[in-house]
Amino acid sequence: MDNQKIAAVFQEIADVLEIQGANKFRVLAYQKAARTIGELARDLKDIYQKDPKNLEEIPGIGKDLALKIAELISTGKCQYHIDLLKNFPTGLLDMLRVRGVGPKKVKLFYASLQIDTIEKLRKAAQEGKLRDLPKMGEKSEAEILKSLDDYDKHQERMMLSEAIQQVDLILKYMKKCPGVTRVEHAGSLRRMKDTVGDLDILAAVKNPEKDHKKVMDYFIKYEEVEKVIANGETKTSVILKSGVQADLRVIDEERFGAAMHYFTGSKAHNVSIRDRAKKMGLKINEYGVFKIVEKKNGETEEVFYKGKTEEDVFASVGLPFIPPEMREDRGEIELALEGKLPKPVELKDLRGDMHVHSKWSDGSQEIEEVARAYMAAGFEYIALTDHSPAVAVAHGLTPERFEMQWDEIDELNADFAKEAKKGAKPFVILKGVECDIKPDGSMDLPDKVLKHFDIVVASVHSRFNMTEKEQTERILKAFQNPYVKIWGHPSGRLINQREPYAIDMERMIDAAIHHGIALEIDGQPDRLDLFDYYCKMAKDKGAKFTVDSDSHHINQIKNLEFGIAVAKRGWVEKKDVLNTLPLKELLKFWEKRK
Ligand code: DGT
Ligand code: CA
Ligand code: CA
Ligand code: ZN
Repeated sequence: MDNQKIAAVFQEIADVLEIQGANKFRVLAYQKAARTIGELARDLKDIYQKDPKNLEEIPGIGKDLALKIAELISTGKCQYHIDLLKNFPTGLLDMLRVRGVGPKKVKLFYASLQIDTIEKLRKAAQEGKLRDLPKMGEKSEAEILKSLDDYDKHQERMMLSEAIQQVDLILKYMKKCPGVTRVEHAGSLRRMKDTVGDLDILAAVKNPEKDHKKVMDYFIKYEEVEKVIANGETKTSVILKSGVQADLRVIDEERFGAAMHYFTGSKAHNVSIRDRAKKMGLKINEYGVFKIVEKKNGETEEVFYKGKTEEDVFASVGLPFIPPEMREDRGEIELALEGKLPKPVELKDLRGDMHVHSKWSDGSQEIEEVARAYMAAGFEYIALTDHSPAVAVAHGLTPERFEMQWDEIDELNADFAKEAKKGAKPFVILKGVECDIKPDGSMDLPDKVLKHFDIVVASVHSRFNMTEKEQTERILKAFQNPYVKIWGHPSGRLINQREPYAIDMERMIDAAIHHGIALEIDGQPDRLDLFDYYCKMAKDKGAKFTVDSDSHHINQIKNLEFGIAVAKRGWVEKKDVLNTLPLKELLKFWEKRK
């Protein structure tokens, strides 16, 4: 039982209670506990093992919740949770996964129309039965239908962050398997695609004939395995308790590179490499690179040539190593042949983060704690960008509150300067705002306020359903504002929940370049926005980017890794990313704006 699982149990309890119409403070207590635990930096198990009493010292965890945590850690389940679910239709919980359907609506649909599955919800919406319910209407009904479509489309693919979390645990487990000399993940996850279909894992052994069965048997004993769907000589496929499929392949050590290349894909990239090999009299597959040799009798024979490392595979067709993120057959092979493959930006190139929230709006910590976490992680600056007033759900700040925040930032910067004099690494907090772009394209704060910020990230948080023309004009208008410096999460998508809004993205990219506005690559796992396809288009046109975490908690500084993955997939280089620059040079970029 790790923190995430315990948080999920509490969240489920909160959801059930809320649907049942329980006391709202009880619901809140579980919701709060779920959030606190989900964001906790320490392992509950460690706290518990030291002294179960210490659980009660976690903010928001009282005696009762501490007992439930202890029960979950020691027995793997919580009786209260089990009892709650006993007579509860679990389809109601699935319905919560449809965007725009919260506990209140679930309760309403269930009470009035006995809807207790996603399928029944869809049928009712299609038959126009939802519109007449209290607080509904034709528009809300249509929105639910649209959400259901999006839900279907994304059902089977997991977010990159979930895939990494799960694969790390599998790799850790498989590394302990006797006889295995190396384990790696391949597939779309190694290419760091924004969503991942299934997990592909490769294990190297000295002697596959002898060892493969042992390794497969070990794999299916992994505690997260729910069901084995194929158990063969070279490949075993399982479904994990999370519903995710994982494929394990056992590979001869001497051919591991060939297998890594093959199973990393993409398929399109592999096909191009294979075609090139063919023209050179070679054959490439998951077992290696082979020379096609003509025998005296006219027949041909395949002779193993190379395959221990991926470099061997690339070198056999005259190519340098191509980073996995770039293997999509988007021209990488041709450029690599000419020696012109761009060198994508790396995490270590980043000096700052231009999109960071604190407790002042919807973040979890005080500014100082946030800043010190970035400092400890080796960064030189951040832009603190709490929300503007329109985003009420995120506790957007009024101009008066921003002024108070600036005082606090000034004081902290003065402290940091003093510490720097004593030898600490310099660190600066920039005064920023994530300013909402209103439906009419105006900014949520007046110019006389905006002009005081070092950084204005402009982003859309409402009216996603405009026509392409309206949305394009709305944001073009925002670009006219002289204080806007970064376009935040430009496509507006939420992975598995909301499609990008309709917009003429090519025109927007041109406009951003024209106005000297940077495009954000937002690394929040459910955003990854701007995404790879448009990053590459924008990069080719000469746009500038910022790679940001959009962090709401210091645990989310790691979102920058995901942002960097997207940048790599868009072939974005260090020179294209503004927050790889020292602070002074960074701010120069926008001096050209008014
Ligand atoms: P996913 O799982 O849908 O997110 O995407 P991938 O890319 O991980 O695809 P998957 O799991 O079906 O296969 C893993 C890799 O194996 C894939 O990227 C390329 C390679 N592969 C699979 N099938 C073929 C094939 O028929 N031909 C070639 N050349 N490669 C293949
Ligand atoms: Ca895969
Ligand atoms: Ca697979
Ligand atoms: Zn935002």
